[in-house]
Amino acid sequence: MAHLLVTGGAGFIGSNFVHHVLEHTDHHVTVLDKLTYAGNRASLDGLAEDRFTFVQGDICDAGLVDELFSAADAVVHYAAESHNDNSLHDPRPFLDTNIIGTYTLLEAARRHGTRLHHISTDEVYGDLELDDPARFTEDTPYNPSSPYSSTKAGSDLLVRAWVRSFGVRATISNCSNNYGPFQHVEKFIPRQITNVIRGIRPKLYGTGENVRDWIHADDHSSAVLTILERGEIGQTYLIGADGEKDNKTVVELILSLMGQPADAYDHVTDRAGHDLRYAIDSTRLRTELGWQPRYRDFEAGLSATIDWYRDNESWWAPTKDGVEAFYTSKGQ
Ligand code: NAD
Ligand code: TDX
Repeated sequence: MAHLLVTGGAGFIGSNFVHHVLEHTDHHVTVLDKLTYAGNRASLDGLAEDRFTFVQGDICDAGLVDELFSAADAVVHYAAESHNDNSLHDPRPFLDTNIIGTYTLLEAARRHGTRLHHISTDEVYGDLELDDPARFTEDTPYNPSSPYSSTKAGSDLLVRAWVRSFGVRATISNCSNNYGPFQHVEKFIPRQITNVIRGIRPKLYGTGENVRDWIHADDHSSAVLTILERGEIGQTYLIGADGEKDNKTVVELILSLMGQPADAYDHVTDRAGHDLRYAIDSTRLRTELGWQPRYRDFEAGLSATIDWYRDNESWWAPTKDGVEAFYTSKGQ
């Protein structure tokens, strides 16, 4: 039994990870989460109280972070500002949380000698052409496009520097696009599902030819647990499940799974600097650590996700109108 500190555990992927850990291990979990607009305490409802503690606070708060690190055997760092569109309108919180927040955790890891796993994204590698047979590997040069991805790239480089310069015991993972329960309605898949539920037409940025490499959030969780248990200190692991799909195909699939005509969507203003394609080669994680994804059927995973949003309207309804009003004001 170990005591894990999970930052950002009230967000989408962090909450999926906390549920996964409590179900599949006997670890105790403490969540540190600021509960920004993206955090939702309800995503952690119903967890065993004797194995789970929630602390509301900021990862930039060095005193609080120090106190929590002193009680933790390992830290998994999910907390971030995570939405590209927001980073185009107001980059500052991305610098504070993604850069200064990660720095604050690294300094605490250095003081306490705590094992740290840093969660990052494939977006640090920039984008690929649609017809390029290449996929991202751990050796692809960093080339981020947005304020969001550049701050994530910066945070990764800080982790690498603290490993090399100060001997911090850290690993990094860069994962592709996640889908599943508890994802904020600002993101692509939940936005379109909840639009259809509300009778609003789904909104596709630009032509919709952009490709994302989808992985179920629970597969991301199992990969992170694998790296935490068996990963080599200082190493980077790419996480992906061979799920490349263009956005138009995903919208059409959501519409048909929800009983709507496949063309009942609108094209809206494209995202500035919109990355064309992401694709992950996760060979290292699979061959060196023996990880495999469990969700191999995207349509089945998407259908279960649609059911989750239908069954949990009280979870997302309070945020839906504000998110749509914001997008509408931007022509999206
Ligand atoms: P999210 O926006 O749903 O959740 C982020 C969580 O962090 C929220 O609960 C929020 O309250 C918390 N938080 C934000 N700032 C904080 C601060 N200063 N102190 C403490 N808590 C703070 O994000 P997500 O989609 O779950 O992403 C989690 C992590 O995974 C991020 O690091 C992101 O870069 C990475 N990632 C996401 C994806 C994806 O598809 N969503 C893919 C790869 C990597
Ligand atoms: O309404 C929309 N219409 C649309 O066409 C929205 C919200 C998005 N899109 C497009 C933009 C992207 O090509 O869908 C794709 C996915 O968009 P997002 O859900 O915003 O995800 P993305 O920008 O790809 O980034 C996500 O994956 C990598 C996460 O938000 C990041 O945190 C993660 O690092």
